[in-house]
Amino acid sequence: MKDMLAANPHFEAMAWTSGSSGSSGSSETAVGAKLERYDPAVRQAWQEGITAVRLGRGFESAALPVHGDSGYVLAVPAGEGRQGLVALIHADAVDEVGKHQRRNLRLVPYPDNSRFRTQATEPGKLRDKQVTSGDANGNASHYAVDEVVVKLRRQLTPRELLQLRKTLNLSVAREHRRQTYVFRSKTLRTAQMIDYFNKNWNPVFAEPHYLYLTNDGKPAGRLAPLGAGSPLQTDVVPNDTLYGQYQWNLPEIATESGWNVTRGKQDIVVAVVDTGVQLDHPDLKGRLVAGTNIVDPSAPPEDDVGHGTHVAGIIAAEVNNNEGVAGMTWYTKVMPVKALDNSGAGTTYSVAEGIIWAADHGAQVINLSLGNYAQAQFLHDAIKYAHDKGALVVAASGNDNTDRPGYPAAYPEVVAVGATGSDELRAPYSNYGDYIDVAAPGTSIASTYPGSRYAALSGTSMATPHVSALASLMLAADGSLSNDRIAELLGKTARDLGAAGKDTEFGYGQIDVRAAVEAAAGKSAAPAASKQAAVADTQNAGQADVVQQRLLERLQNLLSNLLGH
Ligand SMILES: [Ca+2]
Ligand SMILES: [Ca+2]
Repeated sequence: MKDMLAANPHFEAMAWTSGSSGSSGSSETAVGAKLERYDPAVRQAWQEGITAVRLGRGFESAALPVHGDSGYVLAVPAGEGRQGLVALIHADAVDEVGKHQRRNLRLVPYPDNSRFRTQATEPGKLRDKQVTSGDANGNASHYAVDEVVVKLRRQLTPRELLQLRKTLNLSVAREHRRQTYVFRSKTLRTAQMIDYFNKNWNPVFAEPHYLYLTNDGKPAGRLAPLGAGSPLQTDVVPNDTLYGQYQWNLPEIATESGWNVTRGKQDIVVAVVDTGVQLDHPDLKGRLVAGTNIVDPSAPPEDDVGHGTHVAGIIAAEVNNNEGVAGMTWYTKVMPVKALDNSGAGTTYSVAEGIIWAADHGAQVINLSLGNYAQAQFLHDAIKYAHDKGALVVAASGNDNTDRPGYPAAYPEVVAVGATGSDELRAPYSNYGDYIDVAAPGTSIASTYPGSRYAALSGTSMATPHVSALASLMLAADGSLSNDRIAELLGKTARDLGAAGKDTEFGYGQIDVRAAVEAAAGKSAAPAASKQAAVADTQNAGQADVVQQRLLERLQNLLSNLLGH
């Protein structure tokens, strides 16, 4: 519990509740802070959180007074055992960003998800173990309560699969390996589905969909019953603590799969012309090269806003270091160029100067998560200068849901980026128009934040560094690619969304890391994912399922951490 608090500095206090509702409630000891010192409203919300968990429900309080700022109590049930996590979260990050980026910050609650439960490790039986404490739960496995894994004696025909979907009211049906299926029902529980298959299909096996098989505090194993060779297992899944829970955006654009082609190179530099970067952030400090402060040349390019640190982390937060978030690249360096002042604003001149400085100091990619609606020749000249020097310039379209062209995004030398959400629709704030080149995830993107913290922000500002990071990976695959060629390949390998072909919402489509790095490496773009026989799910359902799985794994990690202390 203390480790979790240390890893989550915005948590004021946490408690694991595992008692029955018969106890007084005061037995739920908060770790990290003495609740008596807080406002009565905090203590009341804390109690409401504990009560909710005992009823198997999640809870999210209204804003509460915490040390002159605001905070929230969040509670997450851990399953059906009246256990769960209650936390008091200090929301100063929310307030700080709110001043600069209205409506862009989301405080991300733990997933309110009771789709899994614990089970004693007795294969083939669904007898629940009485769990009265975290320690007693030490040897239990976890499985999704509405899923079953079935190995049949032959493959299903499409007609049989369709019939199964109706009979079991399935929301998900996947064939993982030949004759082995994972089914999720909207109405039936695991035991009912196992019963159905045993009675009607004489399966090789029908068992719960285990999510976690060891409980030693290490990152959760992946769906062990499926064994090696399942498509998911070939992807690289990093161990960063917030990855599984929050970073939907990386699997969404096939980043993990792309890492099998390249994870980047140390000598490739992306300049982030922005509000600066927290230079000693633990998830960033090893990934920075010297930058500059245009606003105050006598000072280092420290971030006094938050925006630039967040953008930098999307590109280059340390991957697989058991800390915070994973950036899209493992080795790419970020050059912090502070051109926006402590209000998050900057002049055309300072931005142009920053672009020129970055181009002169070896940046191969220049990220501009900024813009407005005025054309400025000086800014355009600076972009042409950087472009002529070979740098790829990537810019955000803007967050005003307008087709009015934003600059610098709309300059022809610039890759213009719109934002998508996890629903694969244009984000409701994202600007659109003929000048949009590609789209990338922009809504609720988790990344680094000043104060050695992490935050989830939304905006085309967050979408843009995904494209810059991908460009750096493409350069790692082939350093001889020109900026224009990279821009072309970004569009050619993008996954078409919305209206068929290039359109005003997504440009050529949403970037696809795997396809883009393969094209950059000279391999022909991967053939369209072969349709797995007999699987009738839409691609959207499959994507959502992967995200869902990541959420569950993260919660497993959370639980195993709790149970170990
Ligand atoms: Ca990390
Ligand atoms: Ca399209």
